[in-house]
Amino acid sequence: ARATVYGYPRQGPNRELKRAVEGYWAGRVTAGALHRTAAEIRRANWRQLAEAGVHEVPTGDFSYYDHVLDTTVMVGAVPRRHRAAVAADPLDGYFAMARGSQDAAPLEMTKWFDTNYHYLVPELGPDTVFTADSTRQVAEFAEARELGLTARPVLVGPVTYLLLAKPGPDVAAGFAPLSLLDRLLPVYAEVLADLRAAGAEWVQLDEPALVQDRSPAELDAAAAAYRMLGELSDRPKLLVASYFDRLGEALPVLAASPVEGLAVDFTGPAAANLDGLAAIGGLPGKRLVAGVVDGRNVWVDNLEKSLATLATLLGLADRVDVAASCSLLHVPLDVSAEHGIDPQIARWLAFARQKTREVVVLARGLSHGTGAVAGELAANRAHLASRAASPVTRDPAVRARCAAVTEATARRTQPYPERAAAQRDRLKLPPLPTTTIGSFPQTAELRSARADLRAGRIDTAAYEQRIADEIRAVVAFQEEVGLDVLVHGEPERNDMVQYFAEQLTGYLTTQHGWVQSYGTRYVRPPILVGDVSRSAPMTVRWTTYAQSLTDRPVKGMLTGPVTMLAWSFVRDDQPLAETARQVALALRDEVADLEAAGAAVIQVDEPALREALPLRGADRPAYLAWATEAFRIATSAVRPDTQIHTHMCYAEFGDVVEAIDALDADVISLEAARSHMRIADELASYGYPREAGPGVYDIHSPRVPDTAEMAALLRRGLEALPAERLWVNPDCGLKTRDWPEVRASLENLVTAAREVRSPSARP
Ligand code: THG
Ligand code: ZN
Repeated sequence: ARATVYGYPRQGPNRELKRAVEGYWAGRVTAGALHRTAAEIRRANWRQLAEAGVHEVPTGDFSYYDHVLDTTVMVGAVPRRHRAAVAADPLDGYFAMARGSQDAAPLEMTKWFDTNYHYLVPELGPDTVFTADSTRQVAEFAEARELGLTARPVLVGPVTYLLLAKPGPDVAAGFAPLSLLDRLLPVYAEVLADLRAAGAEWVQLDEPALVQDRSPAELDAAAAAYRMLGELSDRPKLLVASYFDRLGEALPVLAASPVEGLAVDFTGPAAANLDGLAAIGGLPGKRLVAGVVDGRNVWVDNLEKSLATLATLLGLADRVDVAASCSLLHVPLDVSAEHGIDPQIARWLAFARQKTREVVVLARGLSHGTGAVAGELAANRAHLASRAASPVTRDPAVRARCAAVTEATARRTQPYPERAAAQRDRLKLPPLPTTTIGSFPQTAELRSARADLRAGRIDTAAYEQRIADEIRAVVAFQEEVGLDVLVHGEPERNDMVQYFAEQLTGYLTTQHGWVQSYGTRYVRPPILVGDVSRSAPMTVRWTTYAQSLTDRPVKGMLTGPVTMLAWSFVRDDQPLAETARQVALALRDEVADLEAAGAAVIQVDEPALREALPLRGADRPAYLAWATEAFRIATSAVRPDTQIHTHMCYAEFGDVVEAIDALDADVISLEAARSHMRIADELASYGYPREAGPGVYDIHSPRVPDTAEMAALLRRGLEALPAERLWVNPDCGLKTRDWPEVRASLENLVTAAREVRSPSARP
């Protein structure tokens, strides 16, 4: 058995790639210097893999921005509006597709399955003409070969590429990109031939879209695709990879196809692939790459358990190799870079570098027997035992409190109509009340104040003075603009999940644990390591300070339990539902403290509720049940006249509108400006009974919407929801925007609300 991985973090040990790419955009770094930095990172990654004992290193998984965008370039599917720029300068054209330019909007960005990574959505139509460009794949393969390594190019597979695509801007909505398969396959055939000519023995085609529920027609398309590619004469051996969940009905389809190998995930819900393989009689004559080490979480593997799985698999395929379950892109690079983590806890953790070693040990153990890796297994057993026995992971008080949760813990004392009446009496808001989502611009001065504090250039008192000044200015600004429900602006928070994780017991934060979120943007997901509790109030001080500056209501602002899980590395030693309940109870205490301190409006954001939805429909009801319960645990301890708000980003709510209802929040704000208020219609046709603020201002663009445009959106909203239940707000937080555009946009927003409020102006 041999060890391999499907992909490695691209940023470099100190995010050298981010600096080089952003430097190139700013004109500080030449294209040549950017290419050299990238090549050095690739070489260092390959060397690290090879030195750890990985036999076959991946190539082509690297990217300057996004590997799906790279695939778009490889198949020549550049949208018309970007073609001139790409022709003039391929690198600048590439970044223009990613980020937009003066002349052309960027490609849409969306979540890569249920991870926190975002890809750029291919735009296709009936007129799309594909042309093969294997330059990058061939060049990176050659680079690895020059180092004397065995390399396996990794490509996004043709079926997944089409299933991730959307109809382009001028294309009829009914167009199905998958209908282009016959046109796309010859392009893949050409790339495969080029890679074979370059010396590739194997090529990996990633088909994670096949772990989602797929229609018979889609499964037929996958079967046809791999029949066609399998029957090519001039090609390398093909390894079709799937990950993030079980293959289900796609497994027999791939097993029957004339490809030489399958890479299959055996972690989490994908463990069902083991029974699936046994049920179809295994993969006789094929290579099986077994993803037994969790590639998207940070815990050391249970090596003996994985070896047992691998031993079972030996009987089910011609040859079994060992891998992480998915690309290591989704975990940080190296635990040993963390100096702030207690060594007694660090030994429980495995980032990309450590996972690579685990995969190698497993391959050795599978080939030569457990005796050959006895030392590693003993150390692994000790790490696991230390975690299982550690008091850090278990807090009896938290467990007792969780066990005592009843249906009543997760229910408001009054139904919505009675709460709404009490809230109207207390808040005395006009119809179409105006508010914002919570954050205001995070200026360079704020960021440098935080950096100064970290570096010890200013003390805590000076930093807090700076935050207080900012809150004072933000409150004055909102009064001046004329908003009805104010916020403190969150100047004290960088990343909200990081901010709360730093204050909650049970969470671990990292210094260097960067994971790519999109392009050059990274997050440091905190690690849920033990039972969660709150040792002291987290937000009360700044919220009450803001409230002391104004007579208008100031919203308390919290991040909800589902998002606190979705944007963290979660425990693998207890059900997610249990962890969510613990976080929910900690937030419940914060909500209670905010209320006691006088907050009449408290917002608990759940931007990740939709994205954390399991990939398989069968798993969704259970998820939605614990997710909505956790939100209600966090928010239901308040009085009827305290108004609970929530907020969600992303436009596709169709599949979660029932769950939104089940949150029982008094008010929800949603992204809607780009979809022209379609969400308001969706809420109305569902019969959504409470208050909603479909955003009238798209904050993802620097454009300032004018009053007439926002008033028109509000009038559309009024066709779906009555004025008593319609709020007026932007789509999302304003932290990434500049002050001048925020001022202009919010002035227009308030004017639009006033105009539509006046009875004569209503339809
Ligand atoms: N927080 C976390 N996860 C997220 C988001 C978040 N996932 C989804 C979405 N929001 C991702 N969006 C972003 C937006 C900006 C940045 C990262 C993810 C960003 N990062 C800084 C960078 O790379 O320079 C670093 C920020 C920091 O210092 O922590 O700008 O909001 N958890
Ligand atoms: Zn948002």
